[in-house]
Amino acid sequence: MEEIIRKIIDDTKIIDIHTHLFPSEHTHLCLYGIDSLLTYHYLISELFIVYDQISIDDFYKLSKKEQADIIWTQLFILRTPISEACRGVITVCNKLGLQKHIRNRDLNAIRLFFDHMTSNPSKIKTYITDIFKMANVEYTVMTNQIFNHDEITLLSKTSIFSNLFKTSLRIDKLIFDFNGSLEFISQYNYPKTSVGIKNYIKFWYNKLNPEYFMASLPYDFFYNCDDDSEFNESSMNYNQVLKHILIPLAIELNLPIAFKFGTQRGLNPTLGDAGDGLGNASVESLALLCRNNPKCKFLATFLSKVNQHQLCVTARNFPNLHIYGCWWYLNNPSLIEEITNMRIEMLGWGFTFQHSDSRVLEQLLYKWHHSKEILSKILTLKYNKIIEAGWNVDEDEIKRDVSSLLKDSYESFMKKELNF
Ligand code: FIX
Ligand code: ZN
Repeated sequence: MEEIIRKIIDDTKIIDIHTHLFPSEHTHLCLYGIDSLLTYHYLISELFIVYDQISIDDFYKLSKKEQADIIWTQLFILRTPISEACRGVITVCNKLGLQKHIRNRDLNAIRLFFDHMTSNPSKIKTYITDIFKMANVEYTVMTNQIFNHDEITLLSKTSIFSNLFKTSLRIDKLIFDFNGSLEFISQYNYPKTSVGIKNYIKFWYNKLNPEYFMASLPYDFFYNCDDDSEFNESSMNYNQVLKHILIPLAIELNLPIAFKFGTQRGLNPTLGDAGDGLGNASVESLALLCRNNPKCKFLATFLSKVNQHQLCVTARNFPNLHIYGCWWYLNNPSLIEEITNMRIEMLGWGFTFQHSDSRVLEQLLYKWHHSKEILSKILTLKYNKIIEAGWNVDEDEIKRDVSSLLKDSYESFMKKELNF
């Protein structure tokens, strides 16, 4: 049974519904190669648990290659790379046929391999396609920050994205810094009003054909649906922005809102991206959002393990809610296993198993490989149990079920009509 299931999982196409990957047209935002893999922010924070030779500030002043050298020495040579993020680098090298260099601990030979694969723009494009094929990812959803000058300059220049990269409208700034968002759009000649904001967002909606709006919310985010307080357009709080701008726009454009709950940004600000934490968030807020806005679709994931049971119960209650993945600090085998077991037991096939959150192209290889190992173990047990209970299953039924978790459940939710 395990072998059959593993093969079906490996052969099933995946949709990766949240990543920070970009096509090569996005130049410096399109990350690949061993130095980007080694300097992933997960590994930078792991480095500073054990390393005290230089300060964090001085580390960030080094070139990427110098940073990668330190991480390689500290986390791969002086210690066995046992953590999930370290093991990921090894899985990537293994999948790309670099076992010999790994055995020899030869970082320079590994570098030469990646340099060779990506030595000119046409090779980069082929390499990207090949990595997607190896990971069996049909497409990823990018995170497109429409309130970021650098990103929108690149977005403006790109007219067609390859089929591998779908778009999303990232709007954290709109929610948490409405005044700053007005300033931002005024630089593109939109008036500093809520109508101006709506028109600005509609411009990007029409240009990018996005999958959804998205934002990460801090653990202390509370949705207050009774907030009828007077507001001034230059100082709207996040509840007012949701009520008067985002949710009406999402309903008008029929665009789901994907929220990721539970960050604690800048827990250690000196670590930059590597210094974020998490907190228990308010699942009640998500339930209220779903209940008060039945015509608006929500995709949701929570960062804290503690929130997961309540999240499952909430997902059973609202047809306009779809939950997905084990995000960031939950993307570790022991936690994925526990959470996915619980979700299958409480939601059947009605959720999306994972998203990779990859920032570096080749992370698609390890994040999906590691998650699929766990899924295969879980499903083997679950199918054996249902067979024991008296139900028979054939391979086509297993293929259908696996495809729900990796792709179809998301696509059905996106197409679903909310008529009742
Ligand atoms: O907000 C997000 O999209 C997060 O995924 C990131 O901010 C975070 O840094 C990350 O990469 C987690 O995997
Ligand atoms: Zn992310």
